This record gives sequence, C-alpha cells and structure tokens, in this order.
Amino acid sequence: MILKNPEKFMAYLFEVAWILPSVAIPVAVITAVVLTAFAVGLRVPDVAGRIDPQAITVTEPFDEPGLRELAPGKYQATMIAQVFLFTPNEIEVPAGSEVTFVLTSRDVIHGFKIVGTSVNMMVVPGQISKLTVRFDRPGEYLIVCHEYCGSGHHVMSGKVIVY
Ligand SMILES: [Cu+2]
Repeated sequence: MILKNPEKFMAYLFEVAWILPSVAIPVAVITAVVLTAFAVGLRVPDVAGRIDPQAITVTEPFDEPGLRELAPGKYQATMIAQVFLFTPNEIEVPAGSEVTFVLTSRDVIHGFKIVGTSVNMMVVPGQISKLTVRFDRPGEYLIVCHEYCGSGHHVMSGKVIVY
C-alpha cells in the first residue's frame, strides 16, 4: 500500500529517521547516567533517623562523638556539625577501613563532603545523615562544609587521616 506511492514511502522513511533518534538518544543518555552512577559508586544519602537538636548531647550515639571500631576494619565515625566546626574534626583510620559517618547538626544546615571520596551529604538539624565509605589509599582527606552556614563557613573543615 505504501510502496504503491513512492512519495508517501519517502515521507514515511523520513518520519522514522526522526522518531528513532528521539527515542534512542534519551535511552542512551539515561543508560549512561545509570551505568556511571554504579561505576563510580554514587549513592544518594538517605535520612537515617530523626533527633531532637536540643537533646543531641544526651542522645546516642551523639552523646559520645568520635571514632568507634565496630569490627576489625569497620568503624563508625559519629560527628556533630555546628557553626563553624565538626566535632571531632579529625579522625585516623588504617588503610582499607570501612567507615560509616553518622552526623547531625546542632544548629543550621551544614554540608559534609570528603574530598576525593564519594561522601557528600547534607547535615540537617533534627535529622541523622549516614554514609559508608572505604578508604583504600593512605593519605589526608579534607572534610569541608559545602553548605553556606554563616560568616565562619570558610573555616569549617576537618580531615580523615588514612595511615
Ligand atoms: Cu557549615
């Protein structure tokens, strides 16, 4: 039926030539984004729990911030963010350790990024943020607050020392 009319057939081919890329390009882009996210270990941090910001110092595990060894090579780093510091602002772990960072904020919204790793999350008052990362290479990893939190925002930093 189409072939009886060559003009109509050409119009049909032309239409297909437009439709195919308009489907193939978004599919290719979405596939690339998903594959890349898995390849670099991208994860979206979720809310690990709620906490009363007024009761941080008496609520576990924030009543004792710091590094805790949960199992050989597995640590939990409990940290509190507040204007303009992290408590503690330095932790030391051996290379090959898996560290779960558990944070909350005492006052305003802060950011928590460990340069050179996939750790990047928001620290929101009333909320507990949690992310796990493995440190394979020894070195000093800078921790920065990447959410403008006031006049001292630029000095809000810390470090993870991997030995
Ligand atoms: Cu901050």
